Amino acid sequence: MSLGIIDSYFQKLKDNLSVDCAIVGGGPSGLVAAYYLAKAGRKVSLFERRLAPGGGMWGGAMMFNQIIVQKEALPTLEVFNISYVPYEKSHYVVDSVQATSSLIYHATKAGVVIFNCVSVEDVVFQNEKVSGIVVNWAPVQREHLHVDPLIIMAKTVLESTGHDCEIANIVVRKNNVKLNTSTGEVIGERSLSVEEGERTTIENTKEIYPGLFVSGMAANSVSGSFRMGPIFGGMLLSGKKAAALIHNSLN
Ligand code: 48F
Repeated sequence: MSLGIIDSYFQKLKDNLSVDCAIVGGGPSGLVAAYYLAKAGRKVSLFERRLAPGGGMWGGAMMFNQIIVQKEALPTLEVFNISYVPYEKSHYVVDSVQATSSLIYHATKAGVVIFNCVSVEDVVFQNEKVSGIVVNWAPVQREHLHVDPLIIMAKTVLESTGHDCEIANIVVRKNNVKLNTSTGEVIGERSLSVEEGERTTIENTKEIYPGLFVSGMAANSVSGSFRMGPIFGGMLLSGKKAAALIHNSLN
């Protein structure tokens, strides 16, 4: 039994030491991006610090496990076989547990390899380009153990880490570079504005530095836009857009 687990895990790790896209964070935008990239034939692995991928989608709003999705994102819900019920004009309610588990299920079935309990603590920075990620066990990071990390080489990296946009912050702080934002810096998240936040999540999904793309709430945090609360259409569409941008850049 142990040999089966160890051999197959190490095989999976070895197979993913070099990938087309390394996705940092398994929230909704990262999972959707991963799914579409894998469907397009790209080699994608996703690194999630927590035990369960899914990010902020499981908990609905204040742990009432329902979320809102707008009409524009219904085709994406259908791709993932997620049920929805009309709520008010152009808005639908969705069971957040079904939504989150469906994203994870379909992503892995499409060929995405998920490494959970793994934190991304830095990037590989070569020739003025983000060329990979630096990973360690999440408990090692949490306990501040002095243990060196491992490296995953990636043609592209997608930051989908949510509100804190950790990777963009690290890239700027450590390398003294300018990002593709209005100030060249990580501007930081603004307070809540639902419609504006949703719209700009998609707008701000882009390549922010050669080799480094950003999606979901991290996209708004990097570019200085609004949070939006428990409405998820923008996250799904941001993931889809990120996949298309990355797929094109890999061509
Ligand atoms: O925050 P999160 O759910 O990402 P998202 O796709 O979605 C945002 C919404 O959930 C919500 C919202 C909706 O209106 O505003 O907040 O932008 O998930 C981010 C995931 O990234 C993981 C983190 O544990 C979470 O599951 N994560 C963050 N930093 C790292 C990381 C890291 N350095 N390494 C690995 N995982």
